[in-house]
Amino acid sequence: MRLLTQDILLMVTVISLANFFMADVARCCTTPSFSSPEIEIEVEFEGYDDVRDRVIYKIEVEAEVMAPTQLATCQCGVNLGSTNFQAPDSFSVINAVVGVSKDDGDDFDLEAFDGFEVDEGVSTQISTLRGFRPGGKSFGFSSAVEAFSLPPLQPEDAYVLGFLLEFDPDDFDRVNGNAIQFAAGSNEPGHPLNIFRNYQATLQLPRFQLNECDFNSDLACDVDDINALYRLGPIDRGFDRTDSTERYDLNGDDRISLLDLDEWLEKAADYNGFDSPYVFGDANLDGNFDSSDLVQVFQYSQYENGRRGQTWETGDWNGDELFDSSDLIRAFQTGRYEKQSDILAIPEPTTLLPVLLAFGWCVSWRRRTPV
Ligand SMILES: [Ca+2]
Ligand SMILES: [Ca+2]
Ligand SMILES: [Ca+2]
Ligand SMILES: [Ca+2]
Repeated sequence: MRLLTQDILLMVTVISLANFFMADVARCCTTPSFSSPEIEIEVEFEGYDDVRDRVIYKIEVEAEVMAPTQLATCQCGVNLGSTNFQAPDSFSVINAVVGVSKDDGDDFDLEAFDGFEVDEGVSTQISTLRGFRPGGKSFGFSSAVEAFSLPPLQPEDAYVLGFLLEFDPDDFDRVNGNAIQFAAGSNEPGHPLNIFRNYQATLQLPRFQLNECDFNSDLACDVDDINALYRLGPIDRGFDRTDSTERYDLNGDDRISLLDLDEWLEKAADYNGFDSPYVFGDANLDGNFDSSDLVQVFQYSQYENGRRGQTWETGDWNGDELFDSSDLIRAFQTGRYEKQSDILAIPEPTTLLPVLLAFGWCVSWRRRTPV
């Protein structure tokens, strides 16, 4: 397999990418090996700026740092997007860092590289480099770095080049999966700004999750999140979670089940400012189980028709994809129906169902009657 040559990643006084997959990181840092077909980017969700409505991610690439022997201007940058898939207007790279990623998790930035600032000249320079992908949005940085000595690395430690990026959470799908390029170099002869090669070509972002109940990362905890939970499978019977469905396992028992729905109803109600958990039957999630919920579910006309694919909002409150008597029984057993009659307060299927069926019939009849 072709090895990368020295024209590859040289950050400032030079950072070159080490092989991300090599088990012996120290050796990679002293003797870079690029035998892997693709070097991955490490990405973490950092937080959310609710004033500016921006989610912030940190990107790190393992690198080899070569300390300058005299004052040098370090340069680096990011290019996101292409002519076919442009980066959204909200996308911005707001900071660049060089640091040490420690195996014990106690990472730190190299002080010598403090002070990276946005440098429009570097942004422009990136767009002229060999290998630049047209249509991308480039962000360049530079920093004056004095001569310094690199701290020794422990066997599992690694130097990293990092960037902080931000975008409007609504633009997630225009940033995630988009083409990305990195560049680094310096103003010293022999270490010019270069675009990294042999590199993961697209940016893969983990879903941000600002609250546990926000399964679908749309900054709301609402019925769409319950529906996302239901779509995973038969939660009424329960099934094992996977790495990709871990976020749905709210009670942490490694299963996806109705227990997680219970947790969601509690967490979502709290998130939305209610004093008590949502209850079964509260189809519109307004905090009450009342006639408006029954009107809503019967208007979907899915009661006892055997048609699967029902959701919380159409009356499936026990996660079996059907809206039937078992859902109504479960809802009324909570004792939270707003205007419960004596009959409804003690829900027996034989007494409860005729009432509800009549209710459903009335709704259906009203819907069908010409106005
Ligand atoms: Ca949500
Ligand atoms: Ca669980
Ligand atoms: Ca309701
Ligand atoms: Ca059901």
